[in-house]
Amino acid sequence: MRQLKETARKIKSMEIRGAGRIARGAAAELRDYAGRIAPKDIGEFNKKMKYAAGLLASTRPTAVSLPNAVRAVMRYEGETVGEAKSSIKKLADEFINNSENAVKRIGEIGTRRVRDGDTIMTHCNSSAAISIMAAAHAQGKNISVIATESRPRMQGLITIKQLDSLGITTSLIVDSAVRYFMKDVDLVVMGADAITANGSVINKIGTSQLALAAHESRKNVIIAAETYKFSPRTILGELVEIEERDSGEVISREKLREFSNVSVKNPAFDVTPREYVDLICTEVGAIPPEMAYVIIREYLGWEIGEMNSDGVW
Ligand code: RUB
Repeated sequence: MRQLKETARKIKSMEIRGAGRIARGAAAELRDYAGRIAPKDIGEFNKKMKYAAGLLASTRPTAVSLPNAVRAVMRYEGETVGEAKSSIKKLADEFINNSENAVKRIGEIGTRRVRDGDTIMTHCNSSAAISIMAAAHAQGKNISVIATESRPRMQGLITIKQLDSLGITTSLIVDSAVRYFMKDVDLVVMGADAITANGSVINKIGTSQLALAAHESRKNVIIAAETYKFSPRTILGELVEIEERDSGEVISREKLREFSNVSVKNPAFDVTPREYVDLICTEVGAIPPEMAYVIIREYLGWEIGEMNSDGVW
């Protein structure tokens, strides 16, 4: 239980972050938790697993990859504890393996849209987006990247570190310089935390203004996203919840106390309408955002379900 709570804390505090990593981290924890517990019978095992699933799924509300990963593992079967444990292990390993392969495949598909000499702008830190840049660089295309800081958590610093280690020339800019530099950009490549049935993209706060600036300058916007980032529940009319994070990420509590009439708003994500997205690059192909529904139907059909207040599907 301690390890389970520790993983939940790490996801919540963003020690484990990024939609893909969160998903793989939750799947791995469910597998390991199942392996650690010693319940008296299958009934108790199922109860404990449901609790663990609910706890992990509730850590961050926006990245749809998280409930999709939890559901993928919680489809386990078994009449006995032993059978259930091995079914969970198989499903979790399968999810993690598929997820890692998907990121790689997105790179291979996405690189076809990158030309030699392109300057790519990116936002936040997305493994799927970086996979495209890494693949283009590995093919010998001479690309350079403009990366935003991505305040308040500065995930841009992770991006420049990763790109630098690959040998890709990168400029770091403040978020508000996005439109200023758009004239130098050939292509925008970003990741996603969730994609709705109508093709809207939910990603790190600031994504939509970057996409808007790109649209204004007629620059293509590619969203790199594995199929498990698509949100089945949006078909049922549900909206994706935007995570509001602690004000302390923006200004210290001490500083904030100096003011009487000031509050802080700190949404972690925003919604980019599909009009500003040219292509969504998934592991099963590059699709126009209008086709998001097809991905949900073909690849995630079994995922539609409701979670009750106990965190049980
Ligand atoms: C991360 C973020 C990333 C997506 C995609 O936000 O917005 O662009 O999660 O990342 P946070 P990936 O840092 O708040 O988790 O492609 O790695 O799944």
